[in-house]
Amino acid sequence: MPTVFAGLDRPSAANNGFVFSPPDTTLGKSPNRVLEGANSALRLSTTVGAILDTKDLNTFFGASTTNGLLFDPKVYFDRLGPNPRFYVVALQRIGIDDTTSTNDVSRIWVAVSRSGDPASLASTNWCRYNIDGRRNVGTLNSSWADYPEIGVGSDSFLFATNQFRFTDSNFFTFSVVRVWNKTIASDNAASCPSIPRFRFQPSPTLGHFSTFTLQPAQQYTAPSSFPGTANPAYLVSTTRGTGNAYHVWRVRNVASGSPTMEGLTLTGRSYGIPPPSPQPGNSIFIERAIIECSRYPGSVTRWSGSSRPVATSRREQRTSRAQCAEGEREPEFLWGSERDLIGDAVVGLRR
Ligand SMILES: [Ca+2]
Repeated sequence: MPTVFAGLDRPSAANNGFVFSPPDTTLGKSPNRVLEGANSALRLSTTVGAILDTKDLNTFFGASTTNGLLFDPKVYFDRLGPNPRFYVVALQRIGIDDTTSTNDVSRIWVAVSRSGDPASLASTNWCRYNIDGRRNVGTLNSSWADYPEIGVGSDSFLFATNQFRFTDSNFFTFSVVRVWNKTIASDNAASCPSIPRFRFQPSPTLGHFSTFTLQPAQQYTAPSSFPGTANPAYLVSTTRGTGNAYHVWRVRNVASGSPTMEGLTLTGRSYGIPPPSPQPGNSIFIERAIIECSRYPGSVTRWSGSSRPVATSRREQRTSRAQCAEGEREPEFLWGSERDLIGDAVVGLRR
């Protein structure tokens, strides 16, 4: 029988009094710990569910709320290598959707546990970092980092983001892949190291949706090296929406200090965005509700608590055109509407 225990609920995942939706739950398990992330908190438990620590993301990272509440946490436990560690990534941003650039902030917060079984979420048990998530600063396409995806190779820790314009927060600009030297990052029991970092932008083309939401592989065993390639790490992606192209990316030679990234495209069976999941015990399709809401009426309006129209492009990867076609009717508010930190609407709809 699997071990089952309750995770964070919405009140316990609140961050400085703000309750988020959707939760974006993410989980990692080490030999003796379970680390759950949600919008917008972390909880460390034993593997049978005894709660060891709960902290909101800003407190965990030591991030001032001046630049916003942290969101989109991703948690991963890396078992590959001599120093198994938990990795946490979360985002922060302010200054979007205005014409002022001086208020633009995008930070990417990263934490690495200092053992495989950390005692708590206190800063003594973690090495914490934060880097500038902005790209193309000073141009029309100055952007903030969204939607992190994380993974590892033998000697690399990778996280990829989709970048969106500050001035138009739904306008996708580029995907960016950041690669850190994991061998150095994880050798942190005695002290928190300075970590060699590298950054790649796989496409030079603005708004290139064939390079969108790159997912680093989460390697449990070491991918093979071969002549010219030491310790490769891989990422995969599809073209946003419906298609039959599968993109495979490789980062290699991280330890050399001069890694490279390449990609190729394979053709396979066609795909679309998966349907939403029914919620146990009722007939509410929460993701469908968001989908229908985001797509109604047509393709450019998202319903929100303040009826603020928001273009759908940024969240469209979570949407399905087929589902949206079903949504061409007046939305019915089931349990009201809420807005999360970054202004997205979450609206309950009855089917
Ligand atoms: Ca701004």
